[in-house]
Amino acid sequence: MRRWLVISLPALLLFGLTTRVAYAHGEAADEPFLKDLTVAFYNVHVSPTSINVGDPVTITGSLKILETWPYTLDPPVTAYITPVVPGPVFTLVDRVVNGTPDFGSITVERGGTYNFKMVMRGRNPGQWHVHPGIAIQGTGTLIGPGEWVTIAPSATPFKLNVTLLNGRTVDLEHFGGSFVWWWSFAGFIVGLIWMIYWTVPKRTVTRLAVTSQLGANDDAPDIGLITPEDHKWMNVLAGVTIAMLVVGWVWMAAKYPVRLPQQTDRFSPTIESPSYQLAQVTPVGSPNNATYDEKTDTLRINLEVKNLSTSPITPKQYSMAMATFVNGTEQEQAAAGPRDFVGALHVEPPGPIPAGETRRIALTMASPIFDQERLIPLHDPQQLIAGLLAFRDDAGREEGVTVKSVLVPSEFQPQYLP
Ligand SMILES: [Cu+2]
Repeated sequence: MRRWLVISLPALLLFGLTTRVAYAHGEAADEPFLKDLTVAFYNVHVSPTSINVGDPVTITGSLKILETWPYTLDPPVTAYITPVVPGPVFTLVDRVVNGTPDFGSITVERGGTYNFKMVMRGRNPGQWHVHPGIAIQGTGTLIGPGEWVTIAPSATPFKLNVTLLNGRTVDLEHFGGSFVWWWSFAGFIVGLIWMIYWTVPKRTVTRLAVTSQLGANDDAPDIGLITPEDHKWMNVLAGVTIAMLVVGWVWMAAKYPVRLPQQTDRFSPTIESPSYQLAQVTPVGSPNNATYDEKTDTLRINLEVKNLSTSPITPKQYSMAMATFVNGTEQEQAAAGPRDFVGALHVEPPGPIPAGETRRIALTMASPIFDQERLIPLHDPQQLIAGLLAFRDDAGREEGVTVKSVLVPSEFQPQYLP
């Protein structure tokens, strides 16, 4: 006991001290390839970041399902764009994808860009980390950058009123709540009686040494294992269960004569792709065109860029998974998304690339986010990363080009595997 205390007290203390840091909801848990090669989130905004219970918060942004989607995953077909928050602390009230109201899942395609807007209302007071995410069937939920939102308590309790087809208004927050609770509880009681019947007075389960000696279909009434009396009471419990189901069906049909089957409206959002092309990007350097220095958290990517437009273009932004790096001022970085997920992008040589020119450039990004969010594959069978490099021309037109890079971390050591 004492030894346990000696071990556990420092552990508890450490846990108490570190919970402030370990705030998030496992956003770093996914493998780097699962984040980098699948979807890039950019221009994400969550506002306002401080509300009262019942007030709206809007998440806007864009995501691209990258052409580099790994062949080891199911192809992206059915998806659901969603806010990712710790539990039902918000309620989603509106969602628009590529200009169309989106009530549920959508069908998506590799290479498609999806601009989303989601409006949620605050339910529970607290400080919550809010991300956009996309749940893709067969793969899981891939999440974008997060922003802290504080919900302050409100004098009026949270209500979610909806008007039914018959004109009646119900509050979804409480509608049918007590019935659902008590009806489920009644079913739970039947199960509980069954469980206690067989375990407390009869000890059928706890005396396995005896019961395991008997044949599979032997009731063994002679030693009191399962008696005709037991059969009678179990029939009573089964009868009660069936009666509950029948009563439930009849009651539902009588009380709610007008019902609709559950419906869904699944569609493929129209993908808007630009009618112009600004840049062609080719990775350079052999065998790898990207390096990562673990000591300084610095990512460097070498590329050859051909300007296909008629005016100079500038590499403005590199977005990888939930992180964005901006070639611009502090204000431009702050405007690019949730601040914790935005860093600076240095382009070498700096300055615009003249029309028609092909230039070798190096992108350099240094940020603790690579490590914190586990964005860089360090010991994977395939050392690949991918992101969206956005170019802008003089007319303000933008184009995002998917860039796939083979990466070698500086600490990479060949290992002897016996
Ligand atoms: Cu988070």
